[in-house]
Amino acid sequence: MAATHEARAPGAAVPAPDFDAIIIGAGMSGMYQLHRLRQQGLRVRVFEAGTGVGGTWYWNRYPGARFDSESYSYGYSFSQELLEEWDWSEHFAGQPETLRYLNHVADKFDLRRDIQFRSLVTAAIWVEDTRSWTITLQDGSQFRARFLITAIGPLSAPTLPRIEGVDSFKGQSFHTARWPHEPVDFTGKRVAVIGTGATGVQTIQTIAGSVGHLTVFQRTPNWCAPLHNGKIDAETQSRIKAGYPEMFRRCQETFACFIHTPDPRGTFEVSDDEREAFFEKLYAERGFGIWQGNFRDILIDRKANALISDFVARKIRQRVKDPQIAEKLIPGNHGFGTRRLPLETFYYEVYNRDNVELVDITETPIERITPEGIKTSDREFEFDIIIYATGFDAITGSFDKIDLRGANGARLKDRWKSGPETFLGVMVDGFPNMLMLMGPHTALGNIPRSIEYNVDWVTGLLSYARETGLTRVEATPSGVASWTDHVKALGVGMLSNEVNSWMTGINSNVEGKQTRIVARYSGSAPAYRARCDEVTAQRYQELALA
Ligand code: NA7
Repeated sequence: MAATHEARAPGAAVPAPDFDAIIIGAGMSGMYQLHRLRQQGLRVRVFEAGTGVGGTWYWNRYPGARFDSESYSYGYSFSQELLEEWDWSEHFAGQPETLRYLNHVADKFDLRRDIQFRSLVTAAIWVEDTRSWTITLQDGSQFRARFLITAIGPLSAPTLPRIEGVDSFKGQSFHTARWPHEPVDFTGKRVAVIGTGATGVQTIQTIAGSVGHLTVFQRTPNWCAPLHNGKIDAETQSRIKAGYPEMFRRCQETFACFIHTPDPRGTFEVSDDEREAFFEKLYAERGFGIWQGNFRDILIDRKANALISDFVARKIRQRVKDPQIAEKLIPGNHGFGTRRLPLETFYYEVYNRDNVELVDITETPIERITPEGIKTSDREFEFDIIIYATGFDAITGSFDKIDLRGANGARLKDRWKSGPETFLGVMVDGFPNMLMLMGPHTALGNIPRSIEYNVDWVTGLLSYARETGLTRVEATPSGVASWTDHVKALGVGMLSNEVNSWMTGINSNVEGKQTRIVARYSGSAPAYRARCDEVTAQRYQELALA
């Protein structure tokens, strides 16, 4: 379908589209955005590819999928009633519980009546003369909306490895993010897992005890730290609920919205003994403390980073009995915390089991997937099940999958060929009336906290447009250029931006994604919000409004 480019005749009325807003995706951001816009009296439709709500928590049903952020800090904060009525059973809830929670939210706020499931959006085209977006679904049906809101998630386009023969395997095979809804029986099975990121780690530690034999194919080891999950008892539950206002306030103040705050001290400002004791304390604590609550300089100072890396390496050596396997599990090409930290529960001990084997595919590369299993440069393995924990075409991948065209038919994919360009991570010049939730260049961190802010900001803009009769809002080229430069400048000096990972836009399985880009906002969440608030306070004068 071609976009219409003629300008509207001056003074001509803009025809009303089918909806005020169309939201793509019914995950955490799409659900909350729907709720907020309906509160404003807008006509909204959500299109969702899956058969239910939940996004990430709908798709990622692999064994052991769970939060790495404390459950209570991860839920929605906008409804006091919801906070009071929902009891999280564990400090880090598993995927089934999280999905139940999101379904509860959908029921409570009667969201489903405006969500159309099994509806994959394949194209979104801006039509200038009607000032609206035409959205096309996979079945060919089309809908028009004044505003297009993408709620498609930074980690929602799974990628299979580009290895010859992937389709030839005769056993069962699954990508972790496309896990079947029915349970998979591992009893006595010969299972392979390819990939050792956060997902691979959770999968491996969960299935090792129930499979017949497990072979882990590792390309790059990741630094992992203990999750220390636990049940929440009644007393703790009451304490958590009473402490919600304080906890959410704290999340607003921290760098990345986690409940953990960096220690104000530098790594070298304490004695060796004090430092070691502090690392020990963090290693024994729940969650991301060792990553987000560590000395303030571990993610920017190479020498500081080397010390925490050395500490965790020693832990791995203590926990893994075979010294050669331990060495294979210790990352050599990046420092602790410079990739997203997988949290684990007896992950390293898995490699002490007789039924588990680690294959380092940097030494013996996978040559192909065969009908029977996997062939490496030195062996042929036979498997009943292959699990691909090979990650996502992150951040921009879910945009690339939609034929998304703005003014003059320009394609977003082409525009972002050398990396995303945005204003506040929410808008792009040339793509009027398109608002992105958790798009590139926004503060990710503890994502639901960022989602709530992002959604509220977008809601504010749409309310303003409605009140003032605006039918076209667009970022300016200079606004986009200066925000993009700002985001790039913020990334300088962050060790994580010098490492290949999904956070720097690298995916070996996707053509054209082998060069690092700055896709993430790496400043502080409070600074991000302050900048967005400034735009609001100036009544959006930094945008082109009409
Ligand atoms: P990640 O963190 O991107 O991990 C993917 C893993 O798969 C990683 O170990 C990759 O090795 C490995 N991989 C990818 N392609 C291949 C091929 N072709 N051959 C061998 N190994 C491969 O994805 P996750 O799903 O674990 O986590 C993503 C985020 O979701 C996570 O950070 C949380 O925020 C939630 P590599 O490191 O590229 O050498």
